[in-house]
Amino acid sequence: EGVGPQEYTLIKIELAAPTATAAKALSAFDLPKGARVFLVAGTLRPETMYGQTNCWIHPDINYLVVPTASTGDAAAAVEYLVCTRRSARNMLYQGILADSETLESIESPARRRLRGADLIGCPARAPLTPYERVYVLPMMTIKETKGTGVVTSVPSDAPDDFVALQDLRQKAALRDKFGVTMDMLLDPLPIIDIPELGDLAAVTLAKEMKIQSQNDREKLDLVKERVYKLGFYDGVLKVGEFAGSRVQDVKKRVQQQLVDTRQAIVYME
Ligand code: A2H
Repeated sequence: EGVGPQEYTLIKIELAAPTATAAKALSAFDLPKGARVFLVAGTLRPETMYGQTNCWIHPDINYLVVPTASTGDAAAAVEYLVCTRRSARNMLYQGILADSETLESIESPARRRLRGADLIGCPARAPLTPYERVYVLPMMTIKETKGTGVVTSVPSDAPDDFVALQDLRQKAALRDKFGVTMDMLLDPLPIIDIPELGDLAAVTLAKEMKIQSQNDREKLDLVKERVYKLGFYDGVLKVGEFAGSRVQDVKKRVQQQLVDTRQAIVYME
């Protein structure tokens, strides 16, 4: 963090059928008919997208809904991205947004926003994961000052994701507060084998270290560092078209493929 520019892959997670609350909130935006709405999740690990189980948002962040740049393909409906204001400003400078957007339109205090809480429980479609539907769920440790404020969840390889999922699984009061039900909490998927840790590295280490909640920052940072390093240097993909390849050899290729198929966007900050 804070050492020069960081490249993120923004994964496009399409809202499938909005809940009644989400539909009502979205209707205020007057989007054109047939508009597709994507939560865009910033990740450093595109090669783990085979293991996505849900999409995290922060319930108290007010997100923007911004149109993307025309692709020149007339048949393609305009696509809208849900992200923080800060990341929308960066996207504007990186040519990711439609020409109709300006610094003024993004900064305007009058600009309508979408509360994260209103999206919780929506089913969505994420690329590469075998789950046909993943759900939008609350994560309290999302920072508004990093990435897009949307995080995709890969609990097999991201300790933060696994622990946040466990919080929801174990705490009925937390689920009830946000209208989350057990069927929205999908199981971690074994996607990368790490010789030292097995194929559910984050799960194994989070359990070994007895991490109790998503606010157990110190332990989480230790485990995160370890899984990240081992995954990158020793990890081998178990699934998908690059099964059998080392993570470090195919990370860029998975990213490129997602970008080429318009399922992801490269973003810097
Ligand atoms: B990573 P760095 Cl499998 N708030 O993606 C909190 N966390 C955020 C965030 C935000 N606003 N924006 C992105 N992130 C998460 C996958 C992943 C990630 C795996 C393993 C490790 C990992 C699936 N979640 O990150 O501070 C996103 O989670 C550990 C480094 O910029 C993103 O990549 O280094 C990562 O943190 C970016 O964190």
